[in-house]
Amino acid sequence: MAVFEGRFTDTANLRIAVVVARFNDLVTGKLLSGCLDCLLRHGIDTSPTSSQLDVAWVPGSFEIPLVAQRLAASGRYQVVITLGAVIRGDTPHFDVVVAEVGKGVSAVARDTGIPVIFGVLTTDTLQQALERAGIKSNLGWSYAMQALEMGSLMKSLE
Ligand code: INI
Repeated sequence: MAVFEGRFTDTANLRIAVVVARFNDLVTGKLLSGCLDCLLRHGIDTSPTSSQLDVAWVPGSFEIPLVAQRLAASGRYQVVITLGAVIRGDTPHFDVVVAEVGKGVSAVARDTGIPVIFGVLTTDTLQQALERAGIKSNLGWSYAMQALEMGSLMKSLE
């Protein structure tokens, strides 16, 4: 019997792309900080000259799947992390954006075979989003952990 499991210390040759939405950047900027902090503390070079990490900013969460697809298909990265914050307003726009980014991100992962971490917060209020982006915890940290685990797991399945 084979048991496959990702590790969190298997980071030496890992190349990661992060796609982050500017919309609600009060929240997404904090998610990105938490994400980079976790990657750095697990051995990923997060310096401006890093050859292990690239960050792409997109206008809003709706644009995340297209850019994630381009990066995942480039062959340069073993994992893509997506970060966004979709906060419910008074119009149905929320539902459209949430549906598109959710379906889009999972399609990119399946189409390219590259794990794409779904780090898009969907909340009813800004307060709820901030609580998940640093006030209580920072889910950006968790998304980075999931990226490390998936990168390592996929390598172990080769
Ligand atoms: N984009 C978000 O990332 N979060 C939101 O809450 C949001 N709302 O509510 O409108 C949002 N809209 C912009 C959208 O993602 C696109 O950038 C825009 O429609 C242009 O395509």
